[in-house]
Amino acid sequence: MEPQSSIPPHPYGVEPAGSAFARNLSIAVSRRGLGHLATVDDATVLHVLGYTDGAALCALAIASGALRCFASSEDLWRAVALRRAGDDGAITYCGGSWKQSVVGAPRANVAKHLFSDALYHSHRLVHAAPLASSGLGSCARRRAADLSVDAFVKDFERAGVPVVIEGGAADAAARDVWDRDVLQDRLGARVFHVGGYAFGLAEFLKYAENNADDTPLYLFDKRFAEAAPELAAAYEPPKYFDDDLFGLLDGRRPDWRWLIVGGTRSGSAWHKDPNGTSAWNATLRGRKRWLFFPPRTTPPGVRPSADGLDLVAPMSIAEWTRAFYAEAKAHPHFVEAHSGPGDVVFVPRGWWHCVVNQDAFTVAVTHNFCSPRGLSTTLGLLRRSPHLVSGLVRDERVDECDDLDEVAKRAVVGAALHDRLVAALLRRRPDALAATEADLARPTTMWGRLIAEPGLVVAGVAPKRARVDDGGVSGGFSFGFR
Ligand SMILES: O=C(O)CCC(=O)C(=O)O
Repeated sequence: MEPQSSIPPHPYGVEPAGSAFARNLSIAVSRRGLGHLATVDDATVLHVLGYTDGAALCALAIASGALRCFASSEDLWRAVALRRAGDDGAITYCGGSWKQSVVGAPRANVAKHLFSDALYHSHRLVHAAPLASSGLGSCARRRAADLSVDAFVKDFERAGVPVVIEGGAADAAARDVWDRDVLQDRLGARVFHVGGYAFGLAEFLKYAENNADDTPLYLFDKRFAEAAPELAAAYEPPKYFDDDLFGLLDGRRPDWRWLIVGGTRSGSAWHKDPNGTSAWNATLRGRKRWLFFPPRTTPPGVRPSADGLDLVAPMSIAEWTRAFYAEAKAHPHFVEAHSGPGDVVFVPRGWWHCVVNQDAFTVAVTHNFCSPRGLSTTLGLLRRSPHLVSGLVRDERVDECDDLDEVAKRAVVGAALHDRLVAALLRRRPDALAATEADLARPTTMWGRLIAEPGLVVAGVAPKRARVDDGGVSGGFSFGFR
């Protein structure tokens, strides 16, 4: 746990419950100003206030010191601001606070002391010491100048091992188009997708570098090339990743590229990438911290659903870090990395990963891809579990079909993707398809291989795994903020 002294005082004078015990003060007395709400616990008070609007919160905030602390919670005001914005309304953010952004006035002075873990928790997470950004050695690192495509394929892609390719996106990172001020000047008025909301870029940059959210909003936009074609034109996929078979689908492919912009503490919670794809992620500005677990090792504190449809990450990245980072670090399969401007991180299919941005201005682009090495995983997934496909726009005829439940609708979409992919491969890459079909036809268990190839035993040759690169992908996950 971080030392208490590293955390600045809470802006409304809230203290953790433990301080009341240490100073022999009464939590109940500090809550008297809640009136009848004092009869329920703090989490319930916050839950109830979540049903109110901005006007009600303002009225409560002047009723008593204790109510002021609750009614000033940034989480409540963030919800008010986002509700107001609606689907396409512009979001404005100022003063480093959602409350100030809505109410328009700077924060009034401290109320009186209130002892509340529920309110102090988020403050503690915002000010917790960030994970250290250097001295991490467990992920492979290679300089792009020293790593040939063949060596990458052999040592990392086929082996299913993450790697940081230093300078793999040096050309793209050298362009000034990614600079904060250039983005603000040239694209500040353009609108991007941020956690399901439309955000003007200038406003978002202001928010990203100065907010008090424990889970900051993250610009994660798959349609950025429409909003800013100049950004899509400002980079090329690094040479290691230019054979992407989903590219044969001529635009009707699952979601595949994203612009990612965020401030300190923002990031991507634990997940696996969808559709059996691998990914590359080029950091262009700022630094990122990467945490990985291999496909068959579920990170501590994460509970995927048995059907593979949902990933249950019940806590924010900051909470996970606080509760589980030490446990993860002690695990022999845990891999850590950091990336800076110009570095490219390769995320092999099926690997769990979690990413935390370390600077107030962090920019990256990422692509998910299916190379010939990953084709058997993706085709196998589409055949075995077509309902796990994600990131495709659904035909409205499927959507409107009342006879199909959600899983069946997803399966229809997955099966159609399979058929389109196979048809495209037959036309344009029959070599890749034939190799993959042969691979998929091979037995995957040692027993199966012994039956199929009895000569292995006679010759005294130890059977190898039939497919070294299946990445253990038992399912794809989709996640809501894209
Ligand atoms: O936040 C990031 O940069 C990581 C993105 C990521 O993990 C993904 O796109 O799968």
